[in-house]
Amino acid sequence: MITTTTTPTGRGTGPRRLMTAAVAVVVAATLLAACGSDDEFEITGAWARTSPVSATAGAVYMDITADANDRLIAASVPADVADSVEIHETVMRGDMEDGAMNDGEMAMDDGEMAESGTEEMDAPMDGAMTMRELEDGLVLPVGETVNLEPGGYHVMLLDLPDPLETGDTFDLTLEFESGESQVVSIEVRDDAP
Ligand SMILES: [Cu+2]
Repeated sequence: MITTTTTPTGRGTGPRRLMTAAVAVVVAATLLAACGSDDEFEITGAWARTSPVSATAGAVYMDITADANDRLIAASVPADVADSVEIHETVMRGDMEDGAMNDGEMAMDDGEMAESGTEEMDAPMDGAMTMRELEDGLVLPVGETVNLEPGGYHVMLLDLPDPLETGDTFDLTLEFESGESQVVSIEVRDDAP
């Protein structure tokens, strides 16, 4: 895309030139933003589960439909909501790769943890639900609705300074492989909307 900027005439005063330059910068920035990836994401049913009193982690769920092949690679929330955020999947214990269970803290179902508040599962039995980080992100095939839901994919909130309380809302910023990002308003609820 070609952008042209007009040069102020010699009659312009100093402040006026500055103003013209400022306008040009704003216009250029707007064009740059518009020229980025055209990916759009339809995100519905976003919610986070209410924390039990002792929970130090939480999970966020939603449905995402991308209009181009993409990948959810990262997410973030304000520091007063959680220290860090990961993209997780819940799997059966038997599906885990060798060595993937070293992190005992991850050895639990997100929903179960959120409900019970327990972080104890040192020796999970085969068949137990557990979860792990999606190192390569969550694949979003074009036009396909990907469900993040209890017992499946979820956005994991780690090291909560305070429990998530019913009715709370916060902004979750999703980052995609395409370079796009999208802010989603999350409501804390007892159950899916
Ligand atoms: Cu998780």
